[in-house]
Formats: sequence, C-alpha cells, structure tokens
Amino acid sequence: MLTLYGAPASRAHRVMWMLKELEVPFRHEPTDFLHGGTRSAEFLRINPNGRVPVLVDDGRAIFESLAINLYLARKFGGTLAPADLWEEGQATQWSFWAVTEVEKPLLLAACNRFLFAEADRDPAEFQQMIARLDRPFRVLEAHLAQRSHVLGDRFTVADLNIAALMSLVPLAGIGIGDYPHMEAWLESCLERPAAADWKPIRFTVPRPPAERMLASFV
Ligand SMILES: N[C@@H](CCC(=O)N[C@@H](CS)C(=O)NCC(=O)O)C(=O)O
Repeated sequence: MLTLYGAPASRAHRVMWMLKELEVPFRHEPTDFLHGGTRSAEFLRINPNGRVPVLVDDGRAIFESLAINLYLARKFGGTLAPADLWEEGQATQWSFWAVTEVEKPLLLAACNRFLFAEADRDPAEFQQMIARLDRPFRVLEAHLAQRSHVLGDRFTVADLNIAALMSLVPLAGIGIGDYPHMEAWLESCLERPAAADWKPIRFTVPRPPAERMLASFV
C-alpha cells in the first residue's frame, strides 16, 4: 500500500499527478506544511527533512518529489516509464535539470507574482528571475523543436516531472510565447486529465530574509 503525504497545493501535486497517470490507488495524508504539519516528531520520523511530499511504500519512505516519480515509473512501468537504460538516464538528467536550472528562479518569480503577500512582491526581482529562466527555457525549446516530448514521441515521467514543476508558469501568468514549442508542449502536458486535479493555491508565504533567500523556502 502507498501513502502520500502532502497537500495538493504543494510539491506533492507532482506525485499525485504521477499516481493518477498510473492509476495506482494510494492513501492520502494532506499534511499542512505551512502550519507545522511537517515538523511534528511523528512526521520527522517519516521524512527527517520536514518536507512534503514523502511517499511510504510498504513501510519504507522515499522523499524528493521528482525522485519519487522516477521510482514510481520504475515500479509500475507502462508507457510513462523509461523504455531502456538510455531513456532512464535521460529522464534522470531532465529531472535534475528541472530542479537545478529552473525551479529556484521560477519559484521566486511566482512568489513575486502571487505567493508572497502583495507588500512583499518585488517587480524588479520578478524580471531578474525571468531573465535567469531564459537560458534553461531556450535549452528546452531547442530540444522540443526536434521532438514532441522530452524522450521522443510519447508522454513520459520526464515530461511529467518538468511540466509539474513548470505548472507555476500559467499560475504566475508568465508569458512563454518566445518559446513556442515549449509553450505548446507545456499546455498539452497540463491539459492531461490526471494533471488537473489539484486545488488552486490560496495562501501566501512570508518573504524570507535576504540571507536565507537562496535556501528552499516554500
Ligand atoms: N526538493 C523537495 C522540496 C520539498 C519542499 O520544500 N516542500 C515544501 C512544500 S512545497 C515543504 O514541505 N515545506 C515545509 C518546510 O520547509 O518546512 C521536493 O521536491 O520534494
């Protein structure tokens, strides 16, 4: 039996999307990460990082949203899973790429559009983050100009991991028209029925002090 910890309006939605694509039943523990739900002794025994998502599979816990999805792809197979070692390497590569090249600037851009309280938003910082995203976005654009999906011609965990992270793009109203192949690909990924089922974000997060800005903050 699988148990997923994490509310839909958190990085747990990435794993919910994957589980729904795979049509795998799971128990859901929403876990309120904004109000101490991830800091209880009980939760820290499951994920000592004090973060969601974490997936418990038959008593063993795995954390890191994109790693969980790669694990689920391997475990349940099907067309979402890498078909061979090369595809597995590519899926890992693009997942690490999404986290290292895209996530921080995109999240900070989104914070400055809707996740920070209005008084904490900084339009100049938003523009800086958009400028930083140009390099990885051009990389993905060039890749998708040659193929319909990240691993070739079918939707896989590699698409899901990147698109789930980039679901902040429409939420933050970030224009990506300069990257037409990436824009069409993202739209098609987010239109999948399994992607739709997560609640709109209705909370704000505090702006961290400048010295902590580079640490993960939401
Ligand atoms: N890299 C981790 C990040 C997890 C993360 O930061 N989750 C946030 C919610 S989206 C959290 O649990 N924050 C609570 C905290 O840091 O105390 C992943 O992708 O799973």
